[in-house]
Amino acid sequence: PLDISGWTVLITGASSGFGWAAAWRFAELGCKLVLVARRTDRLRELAAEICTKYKEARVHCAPLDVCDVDKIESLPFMLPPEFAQVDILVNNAGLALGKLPVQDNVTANVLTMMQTNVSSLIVATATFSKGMVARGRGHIINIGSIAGHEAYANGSVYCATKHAVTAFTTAARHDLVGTPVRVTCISPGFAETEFSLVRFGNDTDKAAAVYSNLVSLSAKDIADQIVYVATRPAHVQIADIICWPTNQAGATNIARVG
Ligand code: NDP
Ligand code: 8X3
Repeated sequence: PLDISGWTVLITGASSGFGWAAAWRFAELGCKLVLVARRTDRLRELAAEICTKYKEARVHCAPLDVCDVDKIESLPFMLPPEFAQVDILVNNAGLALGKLPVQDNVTANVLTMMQTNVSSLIVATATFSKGMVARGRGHIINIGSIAGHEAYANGSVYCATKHAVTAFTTAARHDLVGTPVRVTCISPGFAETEFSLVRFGNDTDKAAAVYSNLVSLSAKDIADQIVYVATRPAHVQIADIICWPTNQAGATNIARVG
């Protein structure tokens, strides 16, 4: 495997779910971490826990709203010098808001999903890929979804954003083909995180129903995949990992037991 110890990894959406779990795995590998999300308290808690477990860990919290794309563009200039040269960008921050038929889409939610899942990822990629190309090493890891490979009823906007992530990731790989920079998409099915709580406005019953009678993927499962793609030998570029829970074979094809 590729030794990425000492590499700087920037993870958006590190305050929960996949991002939180991935931060632990990269810390374990001796990477420097830049943690991005809106909830400052969560980022600081994660940074403190990591630094308690790994005494040599180097962690920087950069609390911001990724929809504020000006802040993303200026991040390389705002980060402390030891964290400013990002080698691995994990574009993970994302969300779904609601599950409604197209005629009921709420414009404010549409814009939030498009900005969070798509625009911010595109801007972050432009912002950090330049340095990766110049330094001759780097990896852009975009968290897509099975919703980026199939579209399902009442998920029009979320599916559109994740299809955009799939397409953008492929196009970025074409653009960077002559460089050592790798571009990867990770496309999970149902994973139990705060995702459904956010989607259903903190309705715990609705969120729990998504994962009921199903052994869903966990954040750790996805962190494994993120670290797996990042540590392949430099000549190996994983394009996409599409991964379902064993009892899910499609967005709406789920075998629930019990
Ligand atoms: P969580 O809700 O647990 O985590 C989402 C993360 O995104 C949080 O850290 C949140 O931080 C951050 N985030 C959301 N909006 C913003 C924003 N405007 N600015 C900065 N950070 C933001 O969900 P997951 O871990 O499951 O989701 C991570 C990614 O995985 C998303 O892109 C999601 O679409 C995708 N995904 C999830 C699946 C699932 O079933 N769970 C399956 C397939 C893909 P904060 O609120 O502190 O800002
Ligand atoms: C999250 C999984 O099936 O709700 O991306 O789209 S799903």
